[in-house]
Amino acid sequence: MTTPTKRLSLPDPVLTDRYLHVVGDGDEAAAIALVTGLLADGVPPARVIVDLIGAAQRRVGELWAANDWSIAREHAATAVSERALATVGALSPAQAYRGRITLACVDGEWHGLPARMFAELLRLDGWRVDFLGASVPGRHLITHLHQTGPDAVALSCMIPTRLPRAHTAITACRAAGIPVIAGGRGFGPDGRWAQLLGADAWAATGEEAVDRLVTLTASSAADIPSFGDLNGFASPSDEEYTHLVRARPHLIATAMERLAATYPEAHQYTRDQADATAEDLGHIVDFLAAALYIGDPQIFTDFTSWTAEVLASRHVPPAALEAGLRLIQDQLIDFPTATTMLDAGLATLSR
Ligand code: B12
Repeated sequence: MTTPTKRLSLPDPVLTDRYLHVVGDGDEAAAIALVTGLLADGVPPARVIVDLIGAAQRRVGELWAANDWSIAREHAATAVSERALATVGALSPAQAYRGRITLACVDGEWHGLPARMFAELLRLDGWRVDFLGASVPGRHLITHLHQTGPDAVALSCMIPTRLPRAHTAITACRAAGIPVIAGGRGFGPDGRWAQLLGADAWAATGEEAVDRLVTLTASSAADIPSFGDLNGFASPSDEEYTHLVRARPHLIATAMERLAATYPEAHQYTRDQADATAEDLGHIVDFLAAALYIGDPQIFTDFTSWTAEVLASRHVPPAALEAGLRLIQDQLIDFPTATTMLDAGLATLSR
């Protein structure tokens, strides 16, 4: 009599930890062996994608934010995960019988891996997927749609700063008569900003989207009620948004010039610290611009709370972020909505 061996299944925190360990080591061979073993043991490929690779990538994000992992280690781990995902794809053939989806990351969105994970989930569910990868400029997306005639477009956005570009893409796709499903954390809690920008559908996870796409592609863009409000959305602070985008380089340069006067520690900054500060000021302006475009201060207050945590784990006190916010605010006295949003951001720091 043989002893039954325990079959592997996912989610399993022990397996995720093991996978995280090997990707953290940059050990491509071990990661590939792990996913190959799981598939051989009958674990469904979608589970390997979502519960192993996806779960580990979320942990990678937390470890990077907490300053436990360097950017280089995150990059190496992500590169290994890309190879592991490719292995899952290569070992899991699927028939394309449903229809054709174009999947693209919004212009300026460099998180290609979550979209690639979603592409594999769609392929496993029987769709033919044209995966266009990271940062696809709107006009090139539309040209591709005219050349290939997909049943739907899937747009991926992980960072809210890309929402104005997402809006352009959604509007253009719908004008071309092709329905749009939006996804990725950049579209906000419950996909509320996808709805505002006129997407036909939104899904929290790749798996949820797989179900939603069947309904979406059963009707044409013209006759499905839009999940959002394509014609109704007008950026509530259009003038302030436009000013902020145009003045971005000047706002950052002026804030850098004035920094040491309001935050004396900056006198001692190394070149790297000064570069990182200029980059952080750029993020302040970009998140503020997105909040103005959408008309939702939460985009900005989420950003300030998150940045304060990231900086704290790098031993940068909240006073540094406060100085940055005030240096931008001082240059925007004629812009009431931006000023109010900056005040809301400053208030998150005192909490
Ligand atoms: C790897 C990584 C990067 C890599 C990306 C490389 C690559 N090839 O993808 C690089 C280095 C480029 C990067 C850059 C940045 N990143 Co980054 N990154 C990550 C990290 C660690 C993993 C991303 C990943 O692989 N996720 C995979 C899984 C976990 O994602 P998932 O959401 O579950 O995926 C599913 C859904 O999203 C869905 N889905 C995806 N697309 C679509 C589309 C549709 C239509 C649908 C329906 C569903 C759907 O399907 C997926 C599969 O189920 C995340 C952490 C995280 N939690 O995701 C941070 C993270 C997203 N990054 C973050 C940040 C801040 C940045 C930077 C701004 C950093 C900086 N200072 O420059 C830049 C921004 C670059 C840009 N403009 O795009 C933050 C965002 C925080 C915020 N405020 O929103 C995160 C959350 C890290 C953190 N913990 O703080 N990053």
